Amino acid sequence: MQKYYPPEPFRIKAIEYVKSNTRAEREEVAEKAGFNTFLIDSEDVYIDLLTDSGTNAMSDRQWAGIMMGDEAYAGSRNWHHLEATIKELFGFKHVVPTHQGRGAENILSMIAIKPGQYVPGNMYFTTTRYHQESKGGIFTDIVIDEAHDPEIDLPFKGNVDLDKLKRLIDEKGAENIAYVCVAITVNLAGGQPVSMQNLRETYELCSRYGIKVFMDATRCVENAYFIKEREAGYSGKSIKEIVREEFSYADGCTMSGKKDGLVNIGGFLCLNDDELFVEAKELVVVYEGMPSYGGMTGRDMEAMAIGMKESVEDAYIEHRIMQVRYLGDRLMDAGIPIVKPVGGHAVFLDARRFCPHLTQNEFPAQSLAIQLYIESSVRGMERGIISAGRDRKTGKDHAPKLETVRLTIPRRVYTYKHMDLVADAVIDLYAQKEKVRALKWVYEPKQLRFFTGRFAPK
Ligand code: PM9
Repeated sequence: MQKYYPPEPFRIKAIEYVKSNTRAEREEVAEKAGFNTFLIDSEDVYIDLLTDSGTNAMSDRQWAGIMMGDEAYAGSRNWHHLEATIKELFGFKHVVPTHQGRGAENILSMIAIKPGQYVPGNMYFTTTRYHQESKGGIFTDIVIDEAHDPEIDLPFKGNVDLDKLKRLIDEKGAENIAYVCVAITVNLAGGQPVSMQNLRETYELCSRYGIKVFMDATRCVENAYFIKEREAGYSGKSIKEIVREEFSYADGCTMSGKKDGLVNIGGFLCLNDDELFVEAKELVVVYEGMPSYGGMTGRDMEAMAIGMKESVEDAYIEHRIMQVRYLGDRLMDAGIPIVKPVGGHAVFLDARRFCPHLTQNEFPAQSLAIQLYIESSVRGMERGIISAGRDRKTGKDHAPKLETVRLTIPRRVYTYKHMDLVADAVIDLYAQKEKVRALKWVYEPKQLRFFTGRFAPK
């Protein structure tokens, strides 16, 4: 297939200088940071691929919107703009603003989960599972098996396994399922999309049993691009139409605006159910703020309303997906083991195959991420055994099949030349992979341990 990497559909109006420090300085930085890339200062990083969350570059239209912030405590005009935009793009009846995605996850988990109920989902996500479990829910993985295998190349590797879901419902009883959580795309599987057919069939199955479906909408535009590219019947549709159809197969969603909302902060919860909406509004005032700001400033809301409209523009999303694919293609061409196919927001290095000299208990992905930083000043993030955490009941480590380093591309921030630099750095390190050493815990936090945990060479 002819590869096509479109040029940037924008020109650059403001720049931020970055500088590279020396290898010796980076060794010191890594040690001070407890060998955790989350604990490195941004100033010590040249290319920052830690996350695509809140790292987006805003457009001139968004910056102009920032000046139009109405910072009234109640009833800001920017809230009305944001609410109307979300309703138009997603099609849900009610919107509850939150400071970011996990604020929405917290509220949804409080209103929709009774202790002891199951919450099936197409692979766990760290904050999502935390909120589900902290409200007494039992997360159950219903993604297709192939999603756990880095080497299987499938167009819709984030799909829900309908047999697994049906078996769970039959075994536990529909009344014991809180709701089904469908993430579009699936972050920890590699940013893998879910097909429209699978979304439709999941919704139909759940409707038959009276079970609600809530989507994790965080990267719904990236998911829509893959549907347009890969699913029969969608190539002629606009991204906007596809996004709207995705959500027609759900009862609501949680959204981190920090990703596909093209802003640096913000989120929301959408609901169709009137009673759940009343409950959510009662909780938002306790945890986030008034139902007309939910932890966001007026200017934040304006920027998100504009960002969401920009995110469904076809030229933007095509470039976004292809820039990520460019990095993946360069690495695959050099024989670097990565999760296939390349997904929407990141390239995931397969640390098990990258570091065959380390066992999973020696934290190969954590160590690979920090070594890549030391060698090149490129910062990625561990997405493996450290991120997966421990089982709440047994206290044992979850040991996911996917032991990866995520190189996450911020939206509209870096150029193809930056991607070349990253690819060269990874290729260089692969040639001297024995530099990636075993690590051990020095400090292990009880919750979401990957954020602030500290390590040392074993
Ligand atoms: N994702 C990410 O880097 C930032 C925090 S975890 C390191 O991938 C999904 C699919 C996410 C996500 C955040 C959230 C939470 C929910 N669902 O960060 O609270 O990828 O806005 O969103 C991160 P917030």
